[in-house]
Amino acid sequence: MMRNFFSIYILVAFVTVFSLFSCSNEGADPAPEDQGTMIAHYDIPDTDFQLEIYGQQAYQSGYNVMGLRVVDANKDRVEANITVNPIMYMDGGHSHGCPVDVPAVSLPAGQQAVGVFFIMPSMNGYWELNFTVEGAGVEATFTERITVIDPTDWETKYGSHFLRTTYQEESYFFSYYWMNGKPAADANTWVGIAYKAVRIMHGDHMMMTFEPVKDLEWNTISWMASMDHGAPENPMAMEMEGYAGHYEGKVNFTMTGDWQIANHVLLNGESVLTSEEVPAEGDGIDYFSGDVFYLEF
Ligand SMILES: [Cu+2]
Repeated sequence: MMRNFFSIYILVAFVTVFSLFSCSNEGADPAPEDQGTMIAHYDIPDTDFQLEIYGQQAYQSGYNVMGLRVVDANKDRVEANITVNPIMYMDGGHSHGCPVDVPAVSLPAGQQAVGVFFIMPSMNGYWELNFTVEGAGVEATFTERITVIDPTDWETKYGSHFLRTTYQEESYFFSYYWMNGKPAADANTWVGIAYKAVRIMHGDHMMMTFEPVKDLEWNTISWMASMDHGAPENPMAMEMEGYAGHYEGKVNFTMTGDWQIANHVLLNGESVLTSEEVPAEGDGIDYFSGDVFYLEF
């Protein structure tokens, strides 16, 4: 009896998911020039299809908001479900993955949103992306070797940066992205992301997995170091419902130039980031102990 109920439940769930996908296929996708920046495209083995990856400028260390879609030989989108599994092979022989989730963004219709949080750039080893593509009669698995750059090397320095810290002998990773893709001299919404590495035994070897960090108090102050002033109103970033480890923050940039977002992140009332002191005025805080995301726009 239980088993029957279970099968019916699975069937209903499957039908619901399937019809959701079917519905999303209606209506034309935006023109190619309105799809955003394509950072990579790969031939899907044994098909005429290609997988397109949209993103900021390149694969970069820190959190990457990506839009994925599959197109046929005519560049028309085909309905497919895509998964990404990143692995880094370190020179020493050890390998590790990184957090993958779904970001809270609205991408052009037809793109599947994926958030990939590369915890280091391509140095002392290399990254691979393992893809599976299912749909339109295709079931493909393939692997691509990629280069993950350090975004501080860019000329345009508003890329996603990341902070790494050790707290109570565990590794924590912080990054962020701009809700509008880039910052402006205006009120901006950004999303901070926090994960920690969790080591588990898998057979006789240690494996690293990642868990979103919940219940943080994520305070920020925006600071223009070159002119020694801050910007008004620095509300605490708030945990986003339905997006574990994602925190929505606001920042008011009063001018363009070089800015820092100083982070003071507390877990159970204790600071998780402690390396740097950032002067701050207003908000009743004289000195702010935390780490900073640097940006320039
Ligand atoms: Cu690595």
